[in-house]
Amino acid sequence: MRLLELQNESDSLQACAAAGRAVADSNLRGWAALVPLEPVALSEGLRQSGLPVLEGARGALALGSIAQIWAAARSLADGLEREQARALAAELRRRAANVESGPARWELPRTPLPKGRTLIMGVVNVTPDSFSDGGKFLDPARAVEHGLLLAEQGADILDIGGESTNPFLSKPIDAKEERARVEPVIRELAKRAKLPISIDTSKSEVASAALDAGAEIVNDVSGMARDAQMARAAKGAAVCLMHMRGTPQDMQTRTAYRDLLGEVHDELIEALDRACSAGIPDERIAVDPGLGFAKTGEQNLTLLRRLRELTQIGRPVLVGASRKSFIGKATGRPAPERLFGSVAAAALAAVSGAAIVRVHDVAATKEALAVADAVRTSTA
Ligand code: PMM
Repeated sequence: MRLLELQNESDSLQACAAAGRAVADSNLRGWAALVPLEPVALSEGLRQSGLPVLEGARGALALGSIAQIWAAARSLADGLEREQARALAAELRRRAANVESGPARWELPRTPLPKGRTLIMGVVNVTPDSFSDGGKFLDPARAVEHGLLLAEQGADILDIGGESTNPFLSKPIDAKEERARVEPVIRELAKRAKLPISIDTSKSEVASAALDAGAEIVNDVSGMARDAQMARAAKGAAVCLMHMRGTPQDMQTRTAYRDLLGEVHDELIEALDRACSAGIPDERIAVDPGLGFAKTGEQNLTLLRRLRELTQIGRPVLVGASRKSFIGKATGRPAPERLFGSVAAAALAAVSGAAIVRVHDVAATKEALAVADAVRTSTA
């Protein structure tokens, strides 16, 4: 079961394909609940609640606004006779409520995050080969200085990474080298920046060492799929689970999706289950669609456009669009000149339901988010 936002013809056609409709309709707009055909009481109940319901070979699409879908699901969750149908209606109600209520909160183990606005995760790459700032902050003293600058500019979290994920340039490094890069930086920033520190790694050994050095978030671009020990290593921390396929070296050959939003959604739920079953509390988990990771430029744009759908998961959504190549493609700019495009993407993410944006340029993003958040929460 899943909620889909149908904004244009292509969304409408894809929703019909996901439901297995023999004849695709290009004119569906608004929201749709894609529900299983069995038990039939659910789709029948949604229809009786007044929602148009289109059946296909794989599922039924119940059309309406989020508020309408929520109201219908609420009455069915209380009223349906069969236990299984009631449970599905309750799940649909929960998903619709998650979308309607806006960004979920992220609970960190020690530091309370500010409420009521989109948060900024500032990037500190202690690498020689990251695509936009590789080599600038490889010296620990310069990395610390940069982290302190981002904190002063208004970052809410600092994300420290020691291994580049650049699909074209990066070389994998071992845990020893990665630790040597990040540990001194984390130790110093944890003392001086007065902000929660995140470690950007997919290796449990690096995550453990970073947590010991003072980090409280593990940002794993593999969604805890690469290192079987990761969930255990991150148990006392908050985590960001990012969607990707393959490794940074082969991910750009793995961009074939039948149903982009559906598959990213389902694979994020799998990552969430991995983390939860290892004992990481739900409220400490954020999810991330992984822009640029096993995605084409067009897929990145569509994920950003339909980002709100991912808020149905009920976890804060983190988005990293900053300086990525799809922004270069839209603006014609090389990585160091993608500031304006990156700031636009951060503002769009904020109005589409992102709870946190991961950016290189904190000062400019902060101002843009002040406007985006004011627009998002306006009531006149
Ligand atoms: N992107 C990069 C690295 N880490 N982590 C999360 N959660 N989301 C991202 O989009 C993300 C990430 C690559 O960008 P960089 O080389 O500029 O750090």
